[in-house]
Amino acid sequence: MGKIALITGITGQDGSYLADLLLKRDYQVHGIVRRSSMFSRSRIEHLRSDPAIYGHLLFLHYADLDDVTTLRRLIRRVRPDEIYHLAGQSHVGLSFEIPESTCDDVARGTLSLLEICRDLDHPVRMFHASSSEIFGKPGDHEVPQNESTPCRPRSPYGCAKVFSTDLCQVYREAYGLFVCNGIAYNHESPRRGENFVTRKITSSAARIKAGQQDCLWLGNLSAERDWGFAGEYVEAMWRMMQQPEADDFVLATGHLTSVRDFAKAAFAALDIQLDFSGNGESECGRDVETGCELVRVDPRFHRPIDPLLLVGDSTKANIKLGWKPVTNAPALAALMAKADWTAIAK
Ligand code: G4F
Repeated sequence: MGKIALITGITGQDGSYLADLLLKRDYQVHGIVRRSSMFSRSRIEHLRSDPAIYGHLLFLHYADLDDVTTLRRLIRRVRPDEIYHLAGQSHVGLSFEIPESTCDDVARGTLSLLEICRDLDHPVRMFHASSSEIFGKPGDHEVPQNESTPCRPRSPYGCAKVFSTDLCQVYREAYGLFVCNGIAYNHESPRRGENFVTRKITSSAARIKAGQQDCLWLGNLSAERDWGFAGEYVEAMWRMMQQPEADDFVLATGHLTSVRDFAKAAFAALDIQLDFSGNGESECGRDVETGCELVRVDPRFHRPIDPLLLVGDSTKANIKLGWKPVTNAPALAALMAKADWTAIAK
């Protein structure tokens, strides 16, 4: 039999791509689901509805990250070779509104898993989904960021990720646990939730083209991110776990794209050319052909503070893991917009 993997957050974007990948590589996959996520399993529905997979190679278990007894019991019973810890409140903007539960989830949840792994009587490898949000406000000489860049988070979520990332390093050094941090920059796909800006843009572009929506309201159009394709990032997560030694790796494309340019590329993929004019809150994106304002700014989507110049240097992942992302932001925007359009046009 192949290896056994346990995924926290299997119903999320990364969890679903990772489950696809592991099943193709002959793993038995166990996923942890929250009771409240009962109705949000669409991303793994293709696996759940396959009788050859569900109940044979893929198993789902109820547990919450704050229910340590259940987690411990489950991990002891499943005896995973590899644990991929992807779960937790991951919306940066929301973390300003619900900082305490974000920190409970992200920081405390990781600590609980590490404590469980530390006590296991069989060897286990753990992957922790860290984030570029740990860098937040890099200094002048820290662009792009790599594994040695100091942490300066700019959100409650970023602070919680610094805690959990550091803790993984501490457990690696103090107890010899095989635990890797994947310091991932923004990674997106058609499976991304609509509360993240890329999918909000591509799903709205498709609805606007179909005449189901008039306008897309966004926050900071000048915000820039290093956007890659999530399907490629889970490959790097797996490769980390196959290394002889545990380590930390930045996963990034190395290129910055603004929200404005991502929107242009997404609409262009659906044959709508946008022209942006105006400044700040009065900026808007017009359809070049009709003159209609299709993108406008709503200050409600602005964040109290937003990270700057978050762009990653994944040379180490390239050299040690042989990993290099291939999908750039314009290609990603087109891929996502077309997937949203196909779903509507069906
Ligand atoms: O899509 P976002 O919400 O992603 P963000 O905040 O960068 O966080 C994502 O990536 C991180 C790094 O991998 C992860 F740690 C994190 O868990 C999550 O996956 O926002 C991207 C940018 C921000 O600057 C935001 O201010 O887009 C800007 N933005 C502009 N208008 C908007 C909007 N963001 C959202 N969500 N909605 C808007 O209307």
